[in-house]
Amino acid sequence: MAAFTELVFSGVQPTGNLHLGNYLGAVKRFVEMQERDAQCLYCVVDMHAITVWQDPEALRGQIREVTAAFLAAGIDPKRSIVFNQSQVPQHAELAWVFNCVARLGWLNRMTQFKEKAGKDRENASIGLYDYPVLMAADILAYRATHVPVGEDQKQHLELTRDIAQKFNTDFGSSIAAHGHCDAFFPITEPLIGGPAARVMSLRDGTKKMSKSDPSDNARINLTDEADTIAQKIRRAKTDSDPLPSEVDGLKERPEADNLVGIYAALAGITREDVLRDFGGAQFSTFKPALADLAVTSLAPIAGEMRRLTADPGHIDAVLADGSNRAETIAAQTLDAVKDIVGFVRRGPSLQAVR
Ligand code: AQP
Repeated sequence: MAAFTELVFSGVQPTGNLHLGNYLGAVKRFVEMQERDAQCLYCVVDMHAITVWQDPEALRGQIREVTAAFLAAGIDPKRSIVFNQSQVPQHAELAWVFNCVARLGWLNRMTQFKEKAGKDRENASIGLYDYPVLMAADILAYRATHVPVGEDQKQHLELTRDIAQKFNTDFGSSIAAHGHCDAFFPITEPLIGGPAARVMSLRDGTKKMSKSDPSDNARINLTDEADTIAQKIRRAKTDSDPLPSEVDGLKERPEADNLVGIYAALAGITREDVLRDFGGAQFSTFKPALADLAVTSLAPIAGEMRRLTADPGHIDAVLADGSNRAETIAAQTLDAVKDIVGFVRRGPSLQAVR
C-alpha cells in the first residue's frame, strides 16, 4: 500500500448567504485542522457554484466573500493553501477521467441531486448531476487523505472513495508499471462529527440550515450584525418544555437539540456539558446565553470579513498565490494519471515551450 502523508482538502461554494452551518460544520473545523499542522488546502469551489444559475457579477463578489470568511475565521494563507477551483484546470481534467470511471448507477443514487433538481429534473444542468464526480476530482487531484465536511456531504465522500477504489483496481497493472505503489489514490477519510455536523434551520428543526432557504430568519448569516443574530435566536422556534438534564431527553425535540448543539459547537464543548449547565432551564434563560455566545464568536469574524472584502486586490492576490501552489501539486497528479490511463503527453522539453 502507498504511504500517504496526511493531507486535508475541503471546499465551500460561493453561492451567497454563508451561514452558521457552513461555519460550524466546515470552516471552523478547517482552522482546527490547520492548527494540527496538517498540510491543508481550502478551496472556493466556484465551478460547483455554477451548476445552478449564478449572476456573474454577484459570483465574483461571493468568491471574494468566501475567501474573506476563510481568512477571517483564522485560516492562514501562508500555512494553508487558499484558492479558487476555476484557477486550477486540473480539477476539470481529472473530473473527465473520473466521468469515465464512475458508473451511472452510482450517480443515480445521489440524494442531493434528487433534492436540488426536485420535480423538474429534466431541466437540471448536467453539471448538477455530475457534481459529485467533480468533487471527487477536487479531493483526489491532491490525493487528499482527510476531508472535513458537514454530514450532508457524507454520500458524496462515499462516492469519492468508490471512484478512487475503482481507478486503483481498473488501472492496477498500469499503476504498478509506472512505478507507483498499488493504491495510487488514497481512500479518503471523511471527517464528519462534533455537535454541529448538521446545523438545522432556526424555523424548523427537521430541515438543514441552508443558504437557499427563502426565510432569512431560518439561518444566521456570517455577515449578520450583532442585533440581527440576537433577534434571530430570540425568535428561533422551540417547544415549551425546559431543557432536559440528559442528552437522551433531546430526542424528539429537534429544535431544542439544534440550539443545544449550536451552543456546544460555539463553546467547543459537548451537548452533555451544555445540559450540565442549563438542564432544567427555560428557553427564556437559555436563548439569551446562546445569543451572547453567538455574538461574541461571530461578530469579530463579520467585522474582519467587512475589512477584507473592502480590499478585493488583496483577496485576489491570496487566491492567485494559493492557486499557483495548488496547481503545482495537482499537475503532478495529472501527469501521473495521464501516464497511467495511457495518454501521450508532452515531455519536459516540450512542456517548456507551452
Ligand atoms: N446546515 C449545515 N450544518 C453543517 N454543515 C453544513 N454545511 C452546509 N450546510 C451545513 C457544510 O458546509 C460546507 C460547505 O457547504 P457548501 O457551500 O458546499 O454547500 P451546501 O451544502 O450546498 O450549502 P447549503 O447551505 O446547503 O446550500 P443550499 O441551500 O444550496 O443547499 C460543506 O462541508 C457542508 O457539508
